[in-house]
Amino acid sequence: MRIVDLRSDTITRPTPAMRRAMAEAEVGDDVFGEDPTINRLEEMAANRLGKEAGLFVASGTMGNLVCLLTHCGRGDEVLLGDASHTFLYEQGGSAGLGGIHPRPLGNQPDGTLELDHLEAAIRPDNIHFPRTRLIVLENTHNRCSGSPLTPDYMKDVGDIARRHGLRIHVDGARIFNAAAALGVTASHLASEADSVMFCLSKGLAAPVGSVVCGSRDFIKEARRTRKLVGGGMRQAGVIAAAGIVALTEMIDRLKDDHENARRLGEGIAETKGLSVDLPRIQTNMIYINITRSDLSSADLAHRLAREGVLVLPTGPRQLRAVTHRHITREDMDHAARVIRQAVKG
Ligand code: TLP
Repeated sequence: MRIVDLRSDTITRPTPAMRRAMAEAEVGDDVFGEDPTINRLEEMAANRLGKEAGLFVASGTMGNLVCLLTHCGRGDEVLLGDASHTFLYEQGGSAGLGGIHPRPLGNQPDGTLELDHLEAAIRPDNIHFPRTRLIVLENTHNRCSGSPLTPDYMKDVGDIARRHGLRIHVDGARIFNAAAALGVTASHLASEADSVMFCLSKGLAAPVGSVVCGSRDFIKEARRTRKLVGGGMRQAGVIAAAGIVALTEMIDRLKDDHENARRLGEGIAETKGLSVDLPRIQTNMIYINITRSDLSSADLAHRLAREGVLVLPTGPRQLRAVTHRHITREDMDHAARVIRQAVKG
């Protein structure tokens, strides 16, 4: 049976070039700073993001955690979206492990935080309040249709942060998707951020890893924090090598994933029983809402899986489909046909 796996771009397998680079990677002990392949990846990543230094971490979750623990002490407050990955899907790690106080603000459908709300949420100096330290933004915004945050919006948030002496962390798990969708560089998108995390293991197809980028001083501290959470790796150049291929060879093709996502959206937009917000499909995510009252997302996902089309239920009446390098235009037409049929049946 033809399988079209749209559950996530995390399912991407390494390319042949990645496997070759991994086999041939020069390695050393990274805790001593002696792995040349990791050092090269960190330097390349920092250059791409317009920052002074980079730090290779095991995952996006670890990268976000390390950044929050580095920016904030116990009892400090973080302003972040109520639909952000850091708030919803990282086990509340910064609170659990770091005593950091999360203050969730309503995300707008395009992934932004309303600027007036953001500024109003910043605490004045008062013995009763936690100290607001950090703003966390997500770009692209996973739960908000994979929307990219624009440089103009980033600049507005940067102005607020500067006025109040706050720092900004960007969960840029898919920042290269955002850059491709907006036709700007990732460094432009990250210019207001004090720290930015991006993932090598999603649309860029590396098997493992994310990179945190920031100032030399911030990364020095973040390296200590990474060790604290058990993330100091040794001859991890064997996985960083794939990350180098991801950065050099896999960014330019992300626009194909975006075209495919749009194609699937268009293919099912008119389907009775479903609703898809077409203008919101700007990157590689399609959120499908079920409007038929007798069909749940679990039921529909199950029907689709029987036909080889795999999607992720993200709510009782919502499914997510994500495009990536294993998905072709023809897969999109096939998946659209299967989805239309399953909703009817
Ligand atoms: N997202 C995954 C799963 O958590 C569902 C996905 O399939 O989308 N930030 C953002 C915006 C993310 O989407 C993710 C992963 C992470 C951080 C965490 O990255 P990992 O999985 O590497 O810890």
